[in-house]
Amino acid sequence: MNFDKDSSLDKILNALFEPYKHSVPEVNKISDAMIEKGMIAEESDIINDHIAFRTLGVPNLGIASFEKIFLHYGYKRREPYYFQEKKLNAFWYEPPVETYPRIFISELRVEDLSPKAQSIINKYVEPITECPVDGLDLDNPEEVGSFFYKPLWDLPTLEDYKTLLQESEYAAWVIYNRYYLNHYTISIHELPDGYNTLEQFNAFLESIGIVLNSAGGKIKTSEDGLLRQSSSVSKMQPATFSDGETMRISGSYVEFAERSVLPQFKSIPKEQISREHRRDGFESANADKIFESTYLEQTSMAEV
Ligand code: OOG
Ligand code: NI
Repeated sequence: MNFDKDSSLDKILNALFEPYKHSVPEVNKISDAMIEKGMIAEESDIINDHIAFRTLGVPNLGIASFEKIFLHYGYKRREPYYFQEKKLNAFWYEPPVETYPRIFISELRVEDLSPKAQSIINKYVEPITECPVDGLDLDNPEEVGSFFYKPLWDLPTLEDYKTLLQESEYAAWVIYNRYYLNHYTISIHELPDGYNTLEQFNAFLESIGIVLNSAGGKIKTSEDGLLRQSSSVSKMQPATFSDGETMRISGSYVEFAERSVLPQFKSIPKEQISREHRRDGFESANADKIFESTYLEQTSMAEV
């Protein structure tokens, strides 16, 4: 190998995290309060369960394009998910080493949208005639790191944004925010007693003024009961459109995940428990509700 995959992956993850931290005020607010409560000594003690991205399912973009970045770094594609109502596909990706976060990548099934919404999206992505990831030197972490925040298509007009918003809030989010990091996820089961259940951690979050996504209940629980998730709702932030118009739109958010020990490992002493002993992967029904962290019905809850 002619480069150090691990340190390059660290650089890429840092490049993703820095702008996200600056635009999502909840990130520092939560880590500062966790330090104050003695849950962690510093932000880097937080175990990141997974990160998530959104894409447009059109030729040269979508999951098939975006995943190449992380496959290059040794991530493995795992189970698919399908969200009929929201018109989305997704996969999760297992990291090369368990100290790295899992990745969740979804894409909009653009062909399932109305002709009008499709023609708006196609207008923006039409100039993209090659997979933009193919043009990257994937071994160069600086180049990859800046790719996520680089415009791949023109900013939308406010009118196009609003038309998309009416039909698919996901479509509107991606057409404006592109490959911005959608969320990172704090591993709750890794925290000290008193904070390591989602009930306790959610109570802490609400005590510091974090508004939680309530779609389907604040705690989303997998069918086997072993993966429980909650998330903040994204803040509405001022956005300037290509025609100079401005409007407040939803940005990114923070997620919280509690993964329980699998039944066959229940007898292992607590200090010997590691990631392989806990519930892995994702859960469609949980994810379906977590997507709504950027949807107006939820984001309007933080607007009081
Ligand atoms: C992803 C929502 C799903 C999870 O952990 O199930 C998800 C998104 O909002 O793009 O993050
Ligand atoms: Ni997530």
